[in-house]
Amino acid sequence: MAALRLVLGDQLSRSISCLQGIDKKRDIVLMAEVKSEATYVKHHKQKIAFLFSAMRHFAKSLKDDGFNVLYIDYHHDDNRGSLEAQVIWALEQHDLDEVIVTHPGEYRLWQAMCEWEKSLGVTVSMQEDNRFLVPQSFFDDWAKGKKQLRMEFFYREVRKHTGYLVNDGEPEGGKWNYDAQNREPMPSDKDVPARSHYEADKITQDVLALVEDTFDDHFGNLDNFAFAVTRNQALDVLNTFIDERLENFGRYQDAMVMNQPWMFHSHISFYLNCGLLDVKEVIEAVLQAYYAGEAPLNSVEGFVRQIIGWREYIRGFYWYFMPELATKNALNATRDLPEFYWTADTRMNCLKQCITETRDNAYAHHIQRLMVLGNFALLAGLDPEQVNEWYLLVYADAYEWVEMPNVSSMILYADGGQLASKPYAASGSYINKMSDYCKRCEYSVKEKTGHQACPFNYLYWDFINRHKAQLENNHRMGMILKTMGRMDDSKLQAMFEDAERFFDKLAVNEKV
Ligand code: FAD
Ligand code: DLZ
Ligand code: SF4
Repeated sequence: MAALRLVLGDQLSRSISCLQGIDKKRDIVLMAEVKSEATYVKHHKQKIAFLFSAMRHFAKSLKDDGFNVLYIDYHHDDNRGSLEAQVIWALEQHDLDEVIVTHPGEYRLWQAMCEWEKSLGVTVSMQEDNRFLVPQSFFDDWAKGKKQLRMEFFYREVRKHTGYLVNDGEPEGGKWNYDAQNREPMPSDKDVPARSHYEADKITQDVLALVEDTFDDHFGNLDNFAFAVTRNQALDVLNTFIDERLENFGRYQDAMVMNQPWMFHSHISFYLNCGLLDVKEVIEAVLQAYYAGEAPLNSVEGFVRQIIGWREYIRGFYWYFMPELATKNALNATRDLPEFYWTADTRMNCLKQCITETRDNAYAHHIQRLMVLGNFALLAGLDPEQVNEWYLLVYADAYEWVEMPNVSSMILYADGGQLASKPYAASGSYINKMSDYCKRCEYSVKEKTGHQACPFNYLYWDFINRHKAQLENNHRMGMILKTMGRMDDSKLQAMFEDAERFFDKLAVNEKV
C-alpha cells in the first residue's frame, strides 16, 4: 500500500504524525503553496513569506534525506489552488492507495477533510495532531462536567501529568504560580537585547519577491523580515532567548515600551505553531537552564505556564467549543472595526504604537494584544467576527485554534465567561502603569472627561454601564459596579457623552 502523506504549512516537523511509519521509497510526501490557504484571509505579507520559506526549506531537508517529496510552489504549472484539488491531482499522477494527514489546526479545514474520503475515493486516515504536549482527550476529560474551565487548574493537571516543576506531587518552590512577582514596568534605563535576525538566503529571497508581487494588496510590509525559516535557526531563537532574555522574562512580561516591540519575550510562537520547534524540547531546555541556576523560578514558571498552561489550554478550549465559539457574541457587540486598525492613524499613542509594530513585524507581544488592542476592541464593542479576522491575518503566529479563543473568549468576553472569570476591561491608568505610551500621547491619561481626556477612561465606564445588567451576576464585578454606583452622576453623564461623541467620530472615520 503506497500512501500520499500531506504535510501542511504549519506541520513542518519530522515527528509530525502523518510522517510516522513512512516508507521512503514507496510513499510520497505532498506539500503545496495554495491560493485557498494563502488568501482565505488576507494574511500579513510576512506571515506568507515566513511560511512559504519555512515550507520550502523543510521540503528541501526531506528531499536531502531521501524522501520522495512532491512540492508544488505557488506559480507551479500544476498548482491546483486548493489542498483538496492538489491531493486529487497527486492521486491522478501516482499509484497511491491511501492519503494520510495530521488533524489540521483549523475547524474549516478539518470539516473539509472529513469529506475527502468521499470525494477522493481512497482511504483518508487522519492522525492526532501531535504538536502539543497532551492530546485533545486530556482537555476533554478534564473539562467534562465542569461549570468553570479556568486555565490555572488545567495547568496544574498538566504539571502533575508531565512532572514539570513538580516534586512528589508538590509544585517547585511551594507555589503553583509566581505571577505576583511578574508585574513590573520597565525602568527607562533598561537595555533590551536585539531581536534574533536571519539573513535571507536564495529560497527566502525568491519567496519575498513572490509575496511582494502576488500579495501586494495584503496587510503589512516585508522590510523587517528576519524570521528563522529552518529548524536550526528556530533552535537558535530558542537558545538565544534562554541565554539573553529568560532571566528577565517574568519580571517584565506585562511591560510595554515605546519602540521596543520584542522586549524580553521569547518570539517562539511562530516556530512552535508551524512545527519547527517542539513543545517538549522548549520546556526541557528552559528547565535545564533553571536547574543550572541560570534563571529565576518566577521567570521559568511564568514561561512554562504560557506554554504548557495557556497554549495547551487554548488549543483544547478551541476544539471543545467549536463550531459554536465562532459565532459567540454574548455582549452583542456590533461596531465595525475602525479604519485605524489598518492604518495606525490615531491620536491614541498606545494603539498607534501597537498597530504600527504589528504592521512592521507581524508581531506584537501578549500584553499589547490583550490590554491595548484587545481592551479597546472590548470597550468599543467591536464586532467579534471582524476582530477575529483582524487578529488571524495580522500575526505571523496566528491560526484559528489559537487566535479565536484568545480573541472571542479572552479579550471580547464573547463566550459570556467560559474562559475568563470577568471581562479584561481596563481604563487608561493600567496602560499608563505598564508602559511609557501615555507620556507621548496627545490625550491626557489623568483626565477622565473632556476633549483631552484619555478615551480609555470614559470608554471604560461607558462599557461598564452598557453591560451592568449582565455583569451584576458576576461576583468579580461587584466592587467595580459599587464604585460606579458611588460616582457622581454628572461626572458619569459627562463620560457617557464623551463616549457617544467618540463613537460618532468613529462612525464617520474621523481621526480619534
Ligand atoms: P512569550 O510571551 O514569550 O510566551 C511564550 C509562549 O507561550 C508563546 O510563544 C506562546 O506559544 C505561548 N502563549 C503565551 N500566551 C498564550 C496564549 N494566550 N495563548 C496561546 N499561547 C500562548 N498566540 C499565538 O501563538 N497565535 C495567535 O494568533 C495569538 N493571538 C492572540 C490574540 C490575542 C487577542 C491575545 C491576547 C493573545 C494571542 N496570542 C496568540 C497569545 C500570545 O500573545 C502570543 O502567543 C505571544 O505574544 C507570542 O509571542 P512570544 O512567542 O514572544 O510569547
Ligand atoms: C497559513 C498558511 C498559508 C498562508 N499558506 C499555506 C499553504 O499555501 N499551504 C499549506 O499547506 N498551508 C498554508 N498555511 C497553513 C494552513 O492555513 C494551516 O495548515 C491551516 O490553517 C490549519 O492550521
Ligand atoms: Fe493610550 Fe490613553 Fe495613554 Fe493615550 S493616554 S497612550 S490613549 S492609555
